[in-house]
Amino acid sequence: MRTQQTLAGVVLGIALFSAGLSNAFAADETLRSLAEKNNIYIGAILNSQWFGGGLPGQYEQIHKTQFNIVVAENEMKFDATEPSEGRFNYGNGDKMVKYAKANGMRVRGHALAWHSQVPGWVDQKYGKNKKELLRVLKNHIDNVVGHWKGQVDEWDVVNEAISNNEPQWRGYSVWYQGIGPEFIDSAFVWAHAADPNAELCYNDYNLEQGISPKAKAGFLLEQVKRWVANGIPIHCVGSQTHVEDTTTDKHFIGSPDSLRALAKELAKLNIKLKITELDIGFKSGINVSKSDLERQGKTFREYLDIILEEPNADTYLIWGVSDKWSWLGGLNRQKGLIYDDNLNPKPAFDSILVRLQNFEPPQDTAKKDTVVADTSKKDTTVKDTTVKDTTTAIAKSAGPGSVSMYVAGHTLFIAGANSAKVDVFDMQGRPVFSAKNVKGSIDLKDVSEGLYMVRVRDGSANLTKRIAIK
Ligand code: 9MR
Repeated sequence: MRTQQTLAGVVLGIALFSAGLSNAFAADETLRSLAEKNNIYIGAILNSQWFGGGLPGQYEQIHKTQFNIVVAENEMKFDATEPSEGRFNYGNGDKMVKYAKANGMRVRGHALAWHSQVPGWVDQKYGKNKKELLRVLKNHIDNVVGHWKGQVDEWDVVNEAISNNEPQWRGYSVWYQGIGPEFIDSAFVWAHAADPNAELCYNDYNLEQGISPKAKAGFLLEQVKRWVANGIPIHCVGSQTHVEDTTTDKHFIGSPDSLRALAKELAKLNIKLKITELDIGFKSGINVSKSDLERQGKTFREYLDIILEEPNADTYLIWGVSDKWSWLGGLNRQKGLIYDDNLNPKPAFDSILVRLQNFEPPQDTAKKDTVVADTSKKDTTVKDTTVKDTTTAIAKSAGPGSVSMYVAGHTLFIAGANSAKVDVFDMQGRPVFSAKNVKGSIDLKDVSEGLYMVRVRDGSANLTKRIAIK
């Protein structure tokens, strides 16, 4: 009896232990942990309801567990941050920045110069007055970007400035009408002056509809070339990617291939592509079947592939968490997100998760070694996950018996390399240090204290790791 009891206890113990293990494993394998392993950002907006505390706790739990980049649905727009002239309102934005810091997330700011959600006073007081509008826009950017300097990592400086049909500048915009297209160049220059370390994007929709000169992305490409040639500080293009399931809209002409073509053209200009507002809706009113949802998952995966595979693509951001809180109804679409009304993951979630689990980066590319989130201020649970993931990522990129590295103080020690090339990047991806023919160790004394990504290449070995210089 005694033996039996003991045996039963052991069996129960093993069962509980295994259950605990598998739960722990399942909890660790989030979109976020897998994205970090693949050196990309995955995110979702914080819906406006979150700011008023009107969402269930489960929403935030999902958000901070599954995502490592965040953007406010409405709370950093012009009408929210400067509702009346010169009176700035940062409360909600600060709340999000605090949340992001507490959870080790990257922050996107959206959006500085846009035709929509501009408070009435701008047009009423200064409409068509070029000099005044330039002053107003500059003052807005100086204040807002200045307020979140060093805290908002990237900004949509200009949003939706191109018209939908014959590509040309959008006419109905207080900025365009009063200032002309040079409001765009100026906005980038002012944003850069206000925070020289922020990544600055042009953001728009329908960019997945081809790059011919007749398409929006084709027109944009010409502008990006000009901006780059003129030294305008632009670093990225945000593709909103609000798309519709092709079986419910036969006329929808967007495709992941077209967006990939844009990414490749931008790479030639040294500009990043980010997916910033993804949703893949079905027409409102139709019954959405299980196979529809599976097809939707496949499309989510095809857009993810661009971010995983194109070296200048680093961000996959979804415009919402749950179908229950989504702007899509206003566009006559439904069910475009990856969690259902009850916050249960949909097939699209699984499709993204599995793709992130199975993605094998090509060995010869220096892909994404520069874009891992700064997770240094996460809570302990999340930090544990990160440590585990980083280790796995290193083991994977190092390969058996290959190169390994660690940092002590200012010295980077490298084992298993004969003549390594070492590159150190800051957390915005800018190179800060480079050396060739390194063997054994190298002193990084010229690199100031902080977090960096370091890449070590030796023959076919290609190893990247986040390091802290102290
Ligand atoms: O999701 C946002 C919705 O709550 C607002 O009512 C709407 C007002 O313009 O803006 C929505 O967000 C938009 C984003 O800021 C820019 N790209 C299109 C998004 C969906 O309309």
